[in-house]
Amino acid sequence: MDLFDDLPLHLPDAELDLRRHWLAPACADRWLQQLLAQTPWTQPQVFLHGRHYPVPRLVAWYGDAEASYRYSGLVHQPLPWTPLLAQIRARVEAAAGQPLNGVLLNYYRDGRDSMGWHSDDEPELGPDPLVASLNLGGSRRFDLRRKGHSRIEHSLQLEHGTLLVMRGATQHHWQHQVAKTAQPVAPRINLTFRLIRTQS
Ligand SMILES: O=C(O)CCC(=O)C(=O)O
Ligand SMILES: [Mn+2]
Repeated sequence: MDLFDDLPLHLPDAELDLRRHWLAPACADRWLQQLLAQTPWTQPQVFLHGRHYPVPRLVAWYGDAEASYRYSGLVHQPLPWTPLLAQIRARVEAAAGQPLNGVLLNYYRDGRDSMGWHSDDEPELGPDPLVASLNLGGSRRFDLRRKGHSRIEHSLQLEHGTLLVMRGATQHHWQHQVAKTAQPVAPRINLTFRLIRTQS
């Protein structure tokens, strides 16, 4: 297995588009500082095996008014777009080639913050979800495994200014995680833009 392969990515049954240095470093620095300062972070609780646990990261959900979203077992109403997030959305939409009406901000304060194995396959994301993930701050490892298997097949290093777009059948066949690490890592913000489909 070849960890940290460079482009192009050829994972079967997945469509991954990794764009390193997608953002100029000065712009990435500015957006990171502004988002750290402006965002009203929350730490939702998940209910597992009869107990509540705080998720191991901070989050915020922004979007169009109709883009309510379920994560960690809760329905979240979106905060309205800030001028900065509207600007970032426009850039990411242009890169993804489709409209995106919501964004989940994840704030990994240090290596103890993480996100467990999952697919972004909630029904409101439609049959072939497109998730466009912009990475700011500390670099973290993003692992991929096939659904139903425990072996990590591929890992990507998501660095400051990198955009990762997942589309097509990726979420049907693959899960991803950002594991905890004992190595010192700088604070990181990941923005995952999505299109929430609403009945109407
Ligand atoms: O932080 C990351 O790179 C992953 C975030 C993620 O998978 C998600 O928000 O669904
Ligand atoms: Mn995800």
